[in-house]
Amino acid sequence: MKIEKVEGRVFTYPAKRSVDSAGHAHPGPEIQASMGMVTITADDGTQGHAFALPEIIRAHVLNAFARKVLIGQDPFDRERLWQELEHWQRGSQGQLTDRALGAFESALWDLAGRKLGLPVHKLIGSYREKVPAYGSTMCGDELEGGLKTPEDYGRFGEKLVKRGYKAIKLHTWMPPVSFAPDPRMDVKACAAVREAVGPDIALMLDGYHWYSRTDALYIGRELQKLDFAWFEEPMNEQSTASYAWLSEQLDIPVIGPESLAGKHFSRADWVTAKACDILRAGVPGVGGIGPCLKAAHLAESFGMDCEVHGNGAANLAVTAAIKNCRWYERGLLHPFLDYDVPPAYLNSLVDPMDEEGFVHLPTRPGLGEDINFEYIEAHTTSRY
Ligand code: LLH
Ligand code: MG
Repeated sequence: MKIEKVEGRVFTYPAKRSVDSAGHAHPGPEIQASMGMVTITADDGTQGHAFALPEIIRAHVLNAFARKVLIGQDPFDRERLWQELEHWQRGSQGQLTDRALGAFESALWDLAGRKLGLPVHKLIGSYREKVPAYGSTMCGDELEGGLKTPEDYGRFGEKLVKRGYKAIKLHTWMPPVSFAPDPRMDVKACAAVREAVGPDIALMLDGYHWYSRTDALYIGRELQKLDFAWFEEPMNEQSTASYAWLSEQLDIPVIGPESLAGKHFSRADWVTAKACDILRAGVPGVGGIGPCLKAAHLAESFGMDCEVHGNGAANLAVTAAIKNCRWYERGLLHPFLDYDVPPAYLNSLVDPMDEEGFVHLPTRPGLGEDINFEYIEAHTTSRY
């Protein structure tokens, strides 16, 4: 079997999300958002697909790297193809990103699953068929009835528990919100949610990502009193020493790194530097399902959990194929948005959650997305 074609396309779909000046997602007026899809086709007609932002899989990236490495190769040689793409990164002057690597590699997994008639988590070797989810809120805002006050977070926490969530992660206020960042406000929001949902719901905080060490230490000590399950990304993750300093002083598990570059290699450095108690890696961020599994297996070898960052089919497949991840990150959630309605380019959700807070793994072959190819075809704005 040989890869014959690597194609990209951009299409539009309606979305009620806007992004603020720091890149955080919030509810907004309905817009036509753009999404990219990479499709890898083998010589027997089998295809694999993966979604990524259009800029990540733009024409230059496909022409200069993906096609050169992938065309004519056996699509089942995922590890060799990933390593060859990864070698291209150094000389690509930053053009071939980890996220692009993740999209191409995910499409190869999708192709393999479709060819063999197996969901990707079964192909990897499944650990479970359903994963408990935590509701991951959007960052705080200044919208009336949104996530403007600690009381808003408390009310939203109650609503999420009614929906079935057994765990909730708060993203609190960050600039450009006028009063952010404010460690005391973050603690008030956490206290309001604990008060609203009671002692049996697991809670986590993912606050402003650029606090000082002393602000992070203050917040961490308050979270300990509120019996939070973990403390995520309160400081710039490029400072491993700061995270080692924080982890040393807190009892609450510090989790990371999420946004740090360096794939599974930087995760190994964090473990040996004692910079975290729980490791973190997400498929797009670390360059694919393979490197995400490597990070998780590394953590397991050190007796640590590795919590998978982010939602979506590929992240869900990894959570189902490892033992040392407690939760699937479902979101981002907001009182104004209904996460249970799939985007127009999918016929159904890839991560449906039951009343008990479990997300059930798709049984479809490949990554398991129920792709609405007709919709995508009708809304394609460019192909390359
Ligand atoms: O800062 C944000 O907008 C969020 O932290 C976002 O990046 C989210 O993906 C996250 O951190 N999840 O854990
Ligand atoms: Mg996070």
